[in-house]
Order: sequence, then C-alpha cells, then structure tokens
Amino acid sequence: MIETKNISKFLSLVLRHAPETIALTLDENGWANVDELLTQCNKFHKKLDNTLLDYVVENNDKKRFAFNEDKTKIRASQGHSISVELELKEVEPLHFLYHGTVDKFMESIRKEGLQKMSRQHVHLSQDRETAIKVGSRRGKPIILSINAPKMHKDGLKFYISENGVWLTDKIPVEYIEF
Ligand code: HQG
Repeated sequence: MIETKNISKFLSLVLRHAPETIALTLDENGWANVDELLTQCNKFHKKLDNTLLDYVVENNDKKRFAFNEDKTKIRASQGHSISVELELKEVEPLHFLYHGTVDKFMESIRKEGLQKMSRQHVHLSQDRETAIKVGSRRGKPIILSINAPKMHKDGLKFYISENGVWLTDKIPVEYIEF
C-alpha cells in the first residue's frame, strides 16, 4: 500500500506540477500519453507498468487520476499548478461549500479572500469532513463556510472536477463565513 501511495504522489508531481521531472509532455488539456508516461517513468527509475498504473488509478483514495475512453491517455482531474485547460463544466452550487485552511493564513484571507495561490483554482468541498482533512495537512484545521449560491447569483462561476472537487477562481471576503 505504501508503494502505491508513493506512486500516486509521484503521478501528482508529474501530471499536475512538473512533467519535466521525467521529460514528459502534457497536451493543452493536461493529458499524457500512457505509453510515454510508462517509458519515461522507467527511464527515470520509477518502476511502473500498465497493471500497476491501472491499480493506482482505480484504487486512489480521491480518484485523482483519470484515463480517457480508450485508456491511451491519463491526466490529473484537478490540483494543477501548470496551466492546463480541463474543459470543466460550469455548475450551480445549491448549498454552502467548505474550505479547510490553517490559522497562519487567516490574516491574509481576511484581507484578500481565498486566492488560488499556486494552483489553477481555489479548491472547495461540499462536506466539512473533506475540508477538515485538507486543512489538517498543514496543522490544526480551520473550516471556512462559503456562500457559494450567493456567489453564483452574483455571476461568479463554479466547476466540479471529474473526482468531485468544487473549483472556482477566487472567493471575495464577503462570501466567507469566518
Ligand atoms: C491558502 C489537495 C494566504 C489556502 C487537497 C491553502 C485539495 C491563502 C493554501 C487540494 C489565501 C493553498 C488543494 C490567501 C488561500 N492568503 N493563504 N489570500 N487564499 N490560501 O494546497 O486548498 O490531496 O494550493 O487556504 O485535498 O489546501 O493533493 O490548496 O491552505 O483538494 O489531491 O493557501 O489539494 O488535494 O494550498 O488544497 P493548496 P488547498 P490532493
């Protein structure tokens, strides 16, 4: 299990942030060719084959990666820092959404709202539990409730990634319940 977690982390690195680590190229929609990915991983001493890759994609706790229909391509479903066009569908949020963070960011968040920082979107969840987990990666979690229906009514857009993460460009302070 530890091994598959390491593979998932490595795939997040190359498919979201730094494909150049293994001299891989992604297309404008973030897709990597599966054969090329496997070849490059092995070249750079990250042992990976089709069976293991299938296993990691299928069993990943957050379903972070997705194949295209004929399984010739793979990409990360969200979380990119490099610029990719995921062709996300706009969705209307009907309820509050949640964001987990930590105290050291609060002063800045109170001033400028939630920003996407190094990623392509601000990440939100529809349940508090997920936000608690996200915040806990950095310390004692603080959960912010976002008035997403009001934001949407005011013309700000929301998307859901293939693995169910809510995404938006920024969250102005007036929509955050501290
Ligand atoms: C904070 C993981 C100062 C923000 C998770 C967060 C998620 C600000 C950090 C996904 C700020 C950015 C994304 C502002 C936001 N001033 N700090 N104005 N606005 N921040 O990692 O949401 O497991 O880029 O609160 O589960 O923590 O990798 O975003 O603490 O879904 O698949 O700046 O990453 O997914 O951190 O996490 P991140 P995130 P995976």
